[in-house]
Order: sequence, then structure tokens, then C-alpha cells
Amino acid sequence: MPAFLAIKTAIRRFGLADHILAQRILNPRQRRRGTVIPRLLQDLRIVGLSSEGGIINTCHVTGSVTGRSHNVDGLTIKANAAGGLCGWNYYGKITNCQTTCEVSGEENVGGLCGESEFSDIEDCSATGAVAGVLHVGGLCGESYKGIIRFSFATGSVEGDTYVGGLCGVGGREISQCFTTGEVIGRYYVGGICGAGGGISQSYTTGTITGSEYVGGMCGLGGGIYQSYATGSVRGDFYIGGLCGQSQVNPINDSYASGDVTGVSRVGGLCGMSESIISRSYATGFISGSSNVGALVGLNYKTNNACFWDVETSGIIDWQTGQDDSDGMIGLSTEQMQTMEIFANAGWDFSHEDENPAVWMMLRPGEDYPRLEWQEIFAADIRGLYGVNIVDFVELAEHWNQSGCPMDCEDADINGDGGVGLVDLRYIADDWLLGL
Ligand SMILES: [Ca+2]
Ligand SMILES: [Ca+2]
Ligand SMILES: [Ca+2]
Repeated sequence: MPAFLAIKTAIRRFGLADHILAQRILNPRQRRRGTVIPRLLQDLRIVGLSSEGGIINTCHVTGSVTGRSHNVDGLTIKANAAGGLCGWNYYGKITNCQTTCEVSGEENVGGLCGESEFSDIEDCSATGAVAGVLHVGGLCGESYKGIIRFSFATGSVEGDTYVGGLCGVGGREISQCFTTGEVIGRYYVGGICGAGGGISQSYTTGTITGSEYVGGMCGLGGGIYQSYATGSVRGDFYIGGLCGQSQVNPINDSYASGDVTGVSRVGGLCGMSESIISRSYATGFISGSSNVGALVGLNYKTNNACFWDVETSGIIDWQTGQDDSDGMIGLSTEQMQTMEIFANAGWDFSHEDENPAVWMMLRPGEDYPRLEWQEIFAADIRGLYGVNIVDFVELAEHWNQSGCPMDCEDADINGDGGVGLVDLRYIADDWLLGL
């Protein structure tokens, strides 16, 4: 985009003050360098613009950002892109940046970037609360045809439509990302994105609440690979542990463990699915009035090797929902924690088959299958994945014991032959990780 056009767009998008900022950013010297100085944005404390093709590398931004509407000569210009670092990022690349800002605005509001078009975001994080109305995300309000990798957001996110823990609307790819904050919206609400797909090796742990199209990973989407969501998901229609509604692209090797509550089209993985789902499972408690399924509320495809826990989900009989024997099978908790059942159904737990394993079973009989890329914590010694009171109890039961590993189970964490303060230190260091 030519500079004058970009400035014109900036006036439209950001108002007069930002017009000056846009000119400064777009001046020829800086354009040649292709670099925006984050400090500039920080000092002005307003929504801002990254120049076309701009590279923002290594920065840290604090403070709060409010995308206000500007009133110039009786004309109200709505600020419709606000971000902790920049409002609008166009054909740019943002790498290794952290923001701790609280960001609020109306449209395209993100902890790092309001609107990111055709742009890459890598190794970035945002930790402040984000609030807006349309296209609101913990990291990015909208990532239009963009790529987000190795990034995370931990603040709460609140909005109305297209609201996501990472981005309100996703782009071409979201990989190796995570979010932990609570997400609240109305339509199209998700732990990773309100709408979008192409999500791989990512996870969310926050509680997700909305009205329609609400999911642990995405409200509306599809294309979810080797990812998981653990937070509870709550809403009215099209409510799913992973996806409110899943379209077209498949869901492979993923799981959801949070409780899912809705009225109609409610499922452990998807409220409604038009995707083929393979090698995935759900364990959360499911409740709803119609079209309720342990895995899928309303299902349009034949799925492969998917399982749910009949004890924890509260759904024993697939006749109550749309789950049928076409690749969706209910198991007892004991069966769900038996590796052979999954391996026999084609789940890949092996490194010896000329490709890496996708899944791992940390503790047969105690834990469900986990994704091979998930971090293993030293102090995670008993029960479900993650370090909590259950692991502490294992340590307490063997406290002061010597002559390990005989009779110490896994309580001798550092392997020095006894259970004592050093092992307790491991528990303290890893406390609540993985939950
Ligand atoms: Ca393999
Ligand atoms: Ca554990
Ligand atoms: Ca020890």
C-alpha cells in the first residue's frame, strides 16, 4: 500500500492523533529501515500503526491502551483497531515482543495487536486483560490471513462477537500457542479464537462462556490438530469442548476435558460437526436439553476411533445423543486409561514406526492419553496430568522412606534413594503446572 493511502487509512482507523503517528512511522527514513520503534507507540499511548512490511523485533510494552472514538469538528471517528503494541499491523512481522497492557476498545482489540493482516506473529505474549465489542482477542483482535506461532495470552478477554483467548478471528495458522485466561462473549467465542482454524499443538485452560457458537478452542472453526482444551465451556446453542461448530477441515488427535453445558447442540468435542473427527476423546461432564452428545451434539460425518468416558461424561448411552457406533465409542474410565485400547484403534504411541509418536500414556490406570508434545513435569507422579494435591499425597505417603525405588512408588523424585525435602521442593516448584 502506498504511503499516502496508508496514512489516509490511518486517519480513518485511528483518528487525528494517530494520523501524526502514522506520518512519523511512515516517513521515508523509517520505511527504508522497515522498522517501527515501539517506544514511540508506548509514549503516545494510543492505538498505532506498523508500517507496511514493518518488522517489530524484541520489545516490551507496559501501561494501558484505550481505543477511544475521536471527535474532530463534530465528526466522530471510531477507533477500530487497538492493541497493546500496535493497532494495525499490515504485511508485517512481530517477533519476540511482550505486552503487559490492559487494552480496551471497540472493534479489533488485542493484547498485542488490534488487527494483524497478512502478518506473522512469533514468540510473542500478552498478559493483560482485553475488552472490546467486535473481534476481541487476548493477543490479537483479528489475524486476517496471518500466522501466529509460539505465542501465548494469559489475560481475561471480554467482548460480544468474535471473541477469543488468543484472537477474535484467526488466520491461516495458529501453532504451538496457548491461553489461560477466562473468555466471555456472546457469539463466536473460543479459548483460542472466536472463529478460525488451522490450530495445531496448542492448548487452552480458561473457562469459556458465551451464548451461541462457543468452544474450548474455537466458537466456529475446524482444522484442529494435536491440541487440547481443559476449561469448562458454557452457553446456549452450539456449545463444544473443542468447537461450537466445526466445519469442513478435520479434527485429529485432540481432546477436551472440561465440563460442557448448553441447551441444544451440545457436545464433549463439538456442538455440531461437519468435520471428520479422528483419534480424539472427551472426558468432561456434558449437560443440555436436545442434540446432546458425549462427543458431538449434532453430527454429520462418520468419525474414526474417537472415545469418551461414560463415567465422567454422564452419558452412558449414545442413543441419548447423536453419538453412534460410527467411530464414536463410550468406554469406562479404566478402559480410557488403558493404552492398548487406543493403540489397537490406530492411535500412534510409537517412536519405532518410522515417525514420532503423537500420543503418550504417562501412567496407565491413572491418567488418560496425553499428546506427546505436552511437557512432562518431574513432580507429576500420580493420577491425572499436572501437579496438584494428588501428587503431594503420593509424596506424603512415602515421606522419610529410604531404600527407594522399592516401596516408594514414584515419590523419590530426584532419585537419591529417599523421600524428603528435596522431593518436596520439586512438588513446590511444579505446583499447579499442567492444570
Ligand atoms: Ca509413530
Ligand atoms: Ca498428577
Ligand atoms: Ca529423593
